Amino acid sequence: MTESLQTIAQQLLADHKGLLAADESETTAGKRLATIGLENTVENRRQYRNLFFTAPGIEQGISGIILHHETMGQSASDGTPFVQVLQSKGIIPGIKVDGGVEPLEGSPEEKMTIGLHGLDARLADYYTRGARFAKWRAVITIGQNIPTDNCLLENAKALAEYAFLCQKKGIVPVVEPEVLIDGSHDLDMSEVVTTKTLRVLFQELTTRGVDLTGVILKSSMVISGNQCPTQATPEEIAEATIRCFTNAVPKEVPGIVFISGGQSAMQATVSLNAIAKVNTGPWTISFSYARALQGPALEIWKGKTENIPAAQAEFIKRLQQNVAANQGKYLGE
Ligand code: 5MM
Repeated sequence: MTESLQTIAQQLLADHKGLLAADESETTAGKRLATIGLENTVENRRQYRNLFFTAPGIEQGISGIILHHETMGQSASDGTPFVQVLQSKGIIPGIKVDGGVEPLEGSPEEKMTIGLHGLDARLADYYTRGARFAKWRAVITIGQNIPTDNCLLENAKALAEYAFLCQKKGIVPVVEPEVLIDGSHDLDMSEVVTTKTLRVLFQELTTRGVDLTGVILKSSMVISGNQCPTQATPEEIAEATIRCFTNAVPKEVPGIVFISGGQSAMQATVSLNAIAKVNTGPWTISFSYARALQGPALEIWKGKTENIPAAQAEFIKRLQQNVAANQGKYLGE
């Protein structure tokens, strides 16, 4: 029987588990591998994915993994297709379907996410290959006179079209408008921009007829820019983030998952913990981290077989800390 969008979304949000964003583009994966001196080859990227997907106990903290197109066709080191590895652990395979960003027409310092061309057919193919949720990321930059209304609107329209097409195929759309941490803006500015971004997004999703009960929002936290001289405390981040959601996210949305967005692994856990403590909204809150879950393990792995057990143990530790933070029960390292 085909599962409903709502059932899939609930499975992704159940038991305080989170999503692993393992959908780095070839370019981004290459940057990660470069930090440990590895070449950006298809095989090294496969080994990088293998490290995390085969970590013993991953299913206790991860409900779904966002895959990259390349990874969906690859197999674990024992020859089992990655999709099968995940399904056998009860982890739902997801797929990144956006085509990356290009300069926004008329405002080239801003970004427009592309990838709608041929998306309908790609989604049908991904569904038959096991994907039950998808992800599309828009990038919003805060700076002098940006973001423009046009940037927010055009990206929201693309996200709405993507979400509409996903739902037609039985795939839960994860909608990710990332307000970047880069810049000298303060917490208030982050809140203003994130609130506006989300309002425009939900307006467009509604206009396009997207069923909000079958959508997951992947959001940045409301946070000070990384160049801002006054950095907000975790408690201030938490209050501003929940206030922003209360003002902009419809109550029908079942869940909101966070990006780590350039916070250190530990900061991302501390912030999540503070948010979980003050979350009074109707949404389930969780994490969908890439760097904050994978970074520390990557440093230990260094591409060496003998380091795999220690690297996997570090990954599982971070996972457990974030599952605890999801419940406001993180006690520190
Ligand atoms: C894994 O990175 C995702 C894809 O980014 P690129 O297409 O630029 O390679 C990215 O969308 C990711 O899902 C989110 O930014 C969350 O990652 P972080 O590292 O911020 O938790």
